[in-house]
Amino acid sequence: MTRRKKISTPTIPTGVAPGANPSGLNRRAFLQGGLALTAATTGGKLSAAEPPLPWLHTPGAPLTNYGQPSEQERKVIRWITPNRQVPGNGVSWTPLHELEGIITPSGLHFERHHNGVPQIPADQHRLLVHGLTQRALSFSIADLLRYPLRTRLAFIECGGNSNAGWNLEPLQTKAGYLHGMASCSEWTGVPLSTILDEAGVAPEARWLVLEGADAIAMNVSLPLHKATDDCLLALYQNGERLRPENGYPLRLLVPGWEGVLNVKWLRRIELSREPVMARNETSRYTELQPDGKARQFTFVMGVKSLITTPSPGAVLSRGLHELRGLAWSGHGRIKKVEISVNGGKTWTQAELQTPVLPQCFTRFRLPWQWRGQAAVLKSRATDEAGNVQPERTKLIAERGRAGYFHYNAIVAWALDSDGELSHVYA
Ligand SMILES: Nc1nc2c(c(=O)[nH]1)N[C@H]1C(S)=C(S)[C@@H](COP(=O)(O)O)O[C@H]1N2
Ligand SMILES: [Mo]
Repeated sequence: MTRRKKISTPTIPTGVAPGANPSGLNRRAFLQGGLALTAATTGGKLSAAEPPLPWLHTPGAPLTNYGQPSEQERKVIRWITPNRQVPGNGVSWTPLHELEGIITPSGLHFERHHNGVPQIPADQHRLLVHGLTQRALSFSIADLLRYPLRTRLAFIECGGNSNAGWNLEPLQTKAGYLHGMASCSEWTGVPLSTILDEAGVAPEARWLVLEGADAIAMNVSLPLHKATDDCLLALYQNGERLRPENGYPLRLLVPGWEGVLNVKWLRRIELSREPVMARNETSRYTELQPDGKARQFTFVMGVKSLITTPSPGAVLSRGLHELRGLAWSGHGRIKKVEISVNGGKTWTQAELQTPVLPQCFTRFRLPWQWRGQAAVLKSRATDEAGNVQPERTKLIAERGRAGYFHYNAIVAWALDSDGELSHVYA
């Protein structure tokens, strides 16, 4: 019987890869330095000593009906903003800094509720479609499941995401608790256009009034052109039925548009000539401008990106690292992401991880040789419509100081010579 051999840990190469630019950013660094990794693994000393590792000898745990993350990973959780007034009204944030890839695990999708999570038996739920239609229709979940389904990936982002960026001082917290009112899932459901065709939209209809079955009957208005374009009556999230907190048994997916339009526990769609002027499109999710007027119906979420690894809370060691992050835009696909390690003086294009899909998280990566100098890390995304993520100073110059929603400025992490990161305005 061959004993398992302990192999010495590979040492990450620290030499400067040929072709690296002066900032140490180099898309090919791992390709070139990777040789050192292989050499360390195969050429390193093999140790015959084996520490007592019980799982090598003792049978493991029994089967389970529904898998849970490893005990070691139970710290990867949504962070709930404390709210002492109304427990059901608030936000929990996706820990973007703990995650990889582009899919948010369903149990970590951010939550935004105005009056708690209703527990709805699917067989008692109905969707009513009425108003300016040829006929009023009522659908059960079973009815909806008989229509042709469509699947797509899409992020949902609250219009209030990243709003700490408007603060005078940079908030010191982890990346996900600043920018994690955004999550990305695979959604499956019935195209809203299918159901609108069934009802027959009257020619004078311009808007849909959407209403949820939560105890606040949250409602909001959606322009008809978006409803017939790419909206989905979502029943499944990441392959399984929706989670209660994300709208079980039925929610609307409005790709790329602000979170509030993605009405959860959807129970009523009324076709109308005018928007309903609900709370969430008048006193909320509108933006006061310097002249005292408010921007209203600012639906599309702007192009945004941030470096998630490393980010505040992490301590960086010297040597070669892969800078990793997320970019997304409500306007379509991400076209490019650039990274700066000197606060924006020079930029290097990062690699975009495929697939790069419209209105979807896009993962970017770029190797970086850190030699221990103080640095300011930034990422800047550009989308296929040509929108470029703005510097914070530019965003504030354009929008004034009374803004609260739709903050999408470039995010800066300062790295000190001890390898500690903090959130800065730079
Ligand atoms: N019925 C209902 N739908 C709702 C809400 C709500 O409170 N009630 N919150 C909205 C807001 S403001 C956002 S940002 C998204 C959040 O969706 P999530 O909780 O699945 O992340 O749901 C929207 N849909
Ligand atoms: Mo929201």
